[in-house]
Amino acid sequence: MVKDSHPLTRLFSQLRDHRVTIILASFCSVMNKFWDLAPPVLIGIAVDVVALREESFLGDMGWSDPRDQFLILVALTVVIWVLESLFEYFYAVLWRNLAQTAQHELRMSAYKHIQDLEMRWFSEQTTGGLMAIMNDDVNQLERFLDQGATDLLQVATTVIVVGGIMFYIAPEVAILAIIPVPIIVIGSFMFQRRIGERYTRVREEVADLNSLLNNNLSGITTIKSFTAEEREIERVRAASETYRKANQSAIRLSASFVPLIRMAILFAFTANMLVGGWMALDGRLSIGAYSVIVFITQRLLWPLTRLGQTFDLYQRAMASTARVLDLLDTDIGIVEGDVSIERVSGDIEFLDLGFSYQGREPVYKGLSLKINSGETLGIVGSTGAGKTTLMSLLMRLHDPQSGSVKLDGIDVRDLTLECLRGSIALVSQNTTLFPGSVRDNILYGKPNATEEEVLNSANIAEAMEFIRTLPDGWETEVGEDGHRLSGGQRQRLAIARAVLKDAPILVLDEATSNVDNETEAALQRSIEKLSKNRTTIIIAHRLSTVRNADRIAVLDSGGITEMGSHDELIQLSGLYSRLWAVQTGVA
Ligand code: M5T
Ligand code: MG
Repeated sequence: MVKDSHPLTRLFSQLRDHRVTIILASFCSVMNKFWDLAPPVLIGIAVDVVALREESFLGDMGWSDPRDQFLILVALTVVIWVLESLFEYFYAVLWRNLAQTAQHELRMSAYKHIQDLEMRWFSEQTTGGLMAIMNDDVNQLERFLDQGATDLLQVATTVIVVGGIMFYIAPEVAILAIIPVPIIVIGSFMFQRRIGERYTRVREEVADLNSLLNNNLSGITTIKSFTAEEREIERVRAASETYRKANQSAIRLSASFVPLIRMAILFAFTANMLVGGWMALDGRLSIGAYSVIVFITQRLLWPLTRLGQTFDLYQRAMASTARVLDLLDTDIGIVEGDVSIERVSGDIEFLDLGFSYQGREPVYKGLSLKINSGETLGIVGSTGAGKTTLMSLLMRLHDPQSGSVKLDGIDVRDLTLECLRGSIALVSQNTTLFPGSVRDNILYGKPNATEEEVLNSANIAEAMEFIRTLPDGWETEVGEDGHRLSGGQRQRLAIARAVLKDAPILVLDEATSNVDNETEAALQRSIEKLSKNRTTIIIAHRLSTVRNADRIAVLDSGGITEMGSHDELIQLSGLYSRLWAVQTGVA
């Protein structure tokens, strides 16, 4: 679907599987309105019976006794009310269910699509903004389908049916009553266009506010530690105030709408009363017909005053639709290949890499590095040198601008993401634990693991001891992002999770930075055992962590500057040996 076609068209094409429901629901909405407009006609006929008796309209149809005529009217009334109620029930059920289904489907496809988008895209978004799309915008659409669509259809039905009846009874009067309608409709549209801009601002402000709240709640420790509560209250106040102002400016405009419409309808109503009344006095219009006209003009008023709200709903729904569908249309930058390796042996090669984050200096200037299958490689380098980024390129969280990354000799761009990412177990520098128990979090690495496997990986990660001391042991809730655990405990759960994944490549990015020396030494021994038959990459600032690696690579100024075993690098008297001296206090 092209982005610049009308959101309504795009919405329909999104809902194409529900075509039949939409048609049925529309039919029921129209029929409900149609029968809803019948009572004024019944009133007219009743007046006609009382005034003209045998000569009445029904009398002309063959029922000469006025008492019979009323019986017929009662029968008609019952039928009409039953029909109206039935159609009301059906349109409500159909539209509302459609609204729920559409909401669910859109939210799911938005979420699925977001999950597939690459990291580069995420770095340009705010969580608050994305939440606003998946909640507010999707809900807005639900509200429109729930009520707005029926309203629009019923306004159109009202104008057509009322207009038709009037033209049938008294064309002169009908013209007067209908003249304001197009003016009102066009006016409403223009009005809503202007208010649409204000609503866009409202929405942007609420996204900003959400972002801020979200960030503050997750960063509450930082706020407290800097005793920044007052400052943060001010920031939230400012954002909330801007939001309120944006809303107020929208309210000012939208509140004037209904009174204006009412004035326009006043014209139609008084004209009808007057011109119709004169015609009735002159005997050119029957009393029955005059009653119909007066009552039915009333029927025009109500839906037209609602037109403002309806356009409002429509406008917001279209803005939301555009945002949701734009999101769905965002191209996924990382396109996966279709090669899948049967058994990954774990040979990794970075070849002449060039990569920079958007708008930033290049991280690498032609970096090349080969890691052999089964080898344990340590990577060290100053902070910001690009160690973590190298792992992101390996996992294709980003793609390099030049050069290539190969796994078992195959360019990672040719592999399926399942194969590539499935063969790497990563303990990242910023581990996320999910709300749930300790056990759930470890199981995240392999949901169908046996109890024995879980215990084994917790053992390797040196996590058994502290899990045992937790109040509910394995069932202890870790809280959002594991905030009820210590930094080192979180890290060990993350290691256990990665160990459980049992992938041919293990990447530990500052994975033991938060544990004490003794625990780290224990961890090292178990990781050493674990790394026997897999490629292991250990990134660390603490050099003792990588000391026993087969080879250590020093990453500096966009390339690998030193490479070798610990002893060889010490011999080299380069950056590594200087760092070692600093860290061991020899210098
Ligand atoms: C390498 C920059 C960062 C640094 C360089 C994640 C990220 C990083 N950078 C961006 O411009 N945008 C981003 O989204 O890239 O960063 P790194 O690879 O994370 O460095 P490191 O892992 O070697 O550092 P550290 O501190 O973890 O030891 O210039 O600003
Ligand atoms: Mg890093």
